[in-house]
Amino acid sequence: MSNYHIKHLEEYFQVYRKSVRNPEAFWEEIAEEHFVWRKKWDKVLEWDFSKPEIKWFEGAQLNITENCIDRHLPTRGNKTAIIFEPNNPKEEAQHISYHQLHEQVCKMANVLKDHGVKKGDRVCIYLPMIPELAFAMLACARIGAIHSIVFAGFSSNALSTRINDADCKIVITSDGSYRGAKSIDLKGIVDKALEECPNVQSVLVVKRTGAEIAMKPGRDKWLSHLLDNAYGDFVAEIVDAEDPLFILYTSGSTGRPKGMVHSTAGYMVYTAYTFKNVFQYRENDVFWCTADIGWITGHSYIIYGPLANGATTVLFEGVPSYPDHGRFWEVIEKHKVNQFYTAPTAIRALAKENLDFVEKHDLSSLKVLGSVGEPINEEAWHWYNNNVGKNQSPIVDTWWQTETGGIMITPIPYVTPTTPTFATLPFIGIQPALMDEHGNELKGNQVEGRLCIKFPWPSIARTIWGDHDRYRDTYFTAYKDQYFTGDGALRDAVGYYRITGRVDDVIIVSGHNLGTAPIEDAINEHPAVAESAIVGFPHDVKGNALYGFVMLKEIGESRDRENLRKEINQQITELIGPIAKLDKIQFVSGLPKTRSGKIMRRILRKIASNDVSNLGDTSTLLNPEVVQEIIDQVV
Ligand code: 7RM
Repeated sequence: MSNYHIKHLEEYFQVYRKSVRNPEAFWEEIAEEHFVWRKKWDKVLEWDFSKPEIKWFEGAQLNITENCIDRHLPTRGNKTAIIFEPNNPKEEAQHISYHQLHEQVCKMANVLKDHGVKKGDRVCIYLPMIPELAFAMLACARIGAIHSIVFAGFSSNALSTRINDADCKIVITSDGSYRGAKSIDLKGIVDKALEECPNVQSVLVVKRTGAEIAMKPGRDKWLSHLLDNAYGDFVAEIVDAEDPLFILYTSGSTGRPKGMVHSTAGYMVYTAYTFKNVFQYRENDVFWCTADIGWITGHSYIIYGPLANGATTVLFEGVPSYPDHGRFWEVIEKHKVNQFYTAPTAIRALAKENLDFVEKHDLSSLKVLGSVGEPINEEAWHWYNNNVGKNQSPIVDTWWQTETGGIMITPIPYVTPTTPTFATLPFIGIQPALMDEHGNELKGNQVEGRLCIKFPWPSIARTIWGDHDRYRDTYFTAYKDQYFTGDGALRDAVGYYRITGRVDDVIIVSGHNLGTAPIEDAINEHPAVAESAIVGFPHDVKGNALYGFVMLKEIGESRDRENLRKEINQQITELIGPIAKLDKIQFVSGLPKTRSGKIMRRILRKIASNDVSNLGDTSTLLNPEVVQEIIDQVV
């Protein structure tokens, strides 16, 4: 029996049990039946979380691009692999078939090879969301080189740190990028970064905006010219199962970014299998994940997961607000998108706008709605469900991390009954554990603790580039023999998981543990509130008290602030209890966010604690300007 596609709840439980009782047999069967290998493995799994060491499919040989491209050519050669939707809706969309993808990736691989890129070399890719980004990452994989994609919204400083950490000798970038009505001088950012990167020998530049840019002789070359003259076939380099596929940086709670290293075979198997089931992807569906490829969500669910299934995946260059707030819905209608995967921050932003933007578009193609990146609050969940899904499309609230490579806790749509704010059940093969503060596992239901995973899954990151000790210390020392996620979670009476937020966001008030997410949910329920963030600050009697930063909707702007403060606390009292009432409420015009949409609470904590002399690195913020504004208006 094939366990590749789960279609009903009984089957989920049955396959889950099998995957946990005998993980090796289970994953071996999936790997055997659904992928192409140059050589099969000698051993399915070898692991020791205390070292930590994790190896899946050791001894196997493959090339991931043969799985994502070549094997589809006989049956799906003319099928669209990638739909490119440009920033400007007046520019025509491109439909790139599997045949064309093969040719473009091979050309790019030949160009990279001509520039000295070999198996194991690191290649930095700093590109906007254009087809060349997909071609470049897959070309690296074809050569067996390790791609290190840096989100093209990061500053030159963040870029140079990452280039040097991985010792990349080559950078692929573009003249500029479009972001709504603006264009950004990407090449200028690269030039500045490279002042700090003496080892970079070549910069390959895609022409996108046509902006006038400086080209450094001997170092910089236009890619289009090289690609035009490159050969359209390239024999895939065979790599070992455990050879690194890519490095992707994720910010640590302090200090340098961590270069998470993902391996080839396990990552491929797990992203493909989760993609198929979590989105119930069927042949000829059109899948759209709105993340940037510069984040793990884009790596796993725009490129590798979909292409390994021979799917059609949308690559969107634009932003949700350009040319107006109906862009997402327009693109869904235009390309008849069947599965749509986005972040709660985007949903909340669009929910503030006139409903007309949604209602004027035909969204009847939609079958599954996804959410990722942070807890989705009830109000956003209902707005998404009612207005986008028309109560017809299940919402999959998918919990996972850069480190996990693929989706870990999630409903399976049309299989798992959903409950707002619950990521529901562990995916096949995932063994979560909730731990108390003494390091004991909390068994049974109706418990709350720190979320760990007690058994390896194929796509767990294998190390931090150049710093295995930090990898061990960050993830494997807090709880013996467990991978520690850094998140808190509860398991309810039926065994559903709800992620309560980063455990560093837990605030102890008068000895009570309070998670920030439920309080923020409660505040966000207020009709005048758009978004909010709660942090703790020192308090004489309570130990900590709560400080709320609240962003109002348009309709809230004219309201009396004191009355609003009372109503918000009333709302919290009603939904959670008086213990969670806020001592201070500051109305703000925006919240400091990372470029992936996460509220940077570290900064808000400092502001609330009146400790603003050293705010640390704010360069990775999307909106650094709000920080000073918030400081100036502290209550
Ligand atoms: C995929 C991604 C990871 C952190 C993670 C959580 C939070 C992500 C959810 C979520 C609640 C979710 N990778 N997170 N998804 N919290 N519900 N569905 O976002 O490395 O950038 O972030 O994001 O705190 O630990 S990430």
